[in-house]
Amino acid sequence: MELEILREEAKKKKSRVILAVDDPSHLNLIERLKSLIVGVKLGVLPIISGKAEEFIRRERDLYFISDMKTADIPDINIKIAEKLADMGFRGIIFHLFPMSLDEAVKLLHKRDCDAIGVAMMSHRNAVLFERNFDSLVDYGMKAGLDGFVVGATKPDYIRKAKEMTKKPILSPGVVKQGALPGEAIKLGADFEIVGRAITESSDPVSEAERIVKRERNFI
Ligand code: BMP
Repeated sequence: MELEILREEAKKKKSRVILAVDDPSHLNLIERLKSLIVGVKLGVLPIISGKAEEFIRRERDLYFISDMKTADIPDINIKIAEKLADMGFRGIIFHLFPMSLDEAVKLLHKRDCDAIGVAMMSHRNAVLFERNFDSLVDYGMKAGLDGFVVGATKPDYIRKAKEMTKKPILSPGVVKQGALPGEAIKLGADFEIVGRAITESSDPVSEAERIVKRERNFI
């Protein structure tokens, strides 16, 4: 599916922002931000808060991504994927290093969901990702992934991931982790994942507008 719904939404809204919600108390911001964002990525805490399904149901037009960064054996990945699809998530993020995703990807595709793999993390100490980047991406391609997460703070890897995969690239690390809004898009990423810069701002809507405006220079 290659995140087709997200790509359509991005064209319509002229935005490439996926809102990262990691604190359940920020779920309420989604409503106010929905015209500026193309999707919402929920972290572990909002997912286990028991409130996620209510927000997914309420905001039917938004594409929700689960970010539990699942890294389990094949049988358990399948069970987790099934449950997250039941909850209404349309994109599920997995770690690639266990090389255990083939069956979960097939199941998600049957459920019209996208499978997304972490190819390069945004923090400075992600050296094991640097050493194994090609293998992670190769495995993700073989498993039939629809998209890859590559830190916005790692410009060379964004270019390389796009070249190697031609798949949608989702880049976290914007503003709070040092990347400028739009920078990842300029390098070939398709979406920028933005969390605290917006959710912890005293004026989340204005901050989202500022980020989207900067992105528009590169789309
Ligand atoms: P923030 O914009 O507040 O830094 O949030 C970034 C989001 O992207 C968080 O939800 C984090 O879990 C996620 N993320 C990341 O920052 N770097 C990665 O390499 C992979 C991630 O999923």
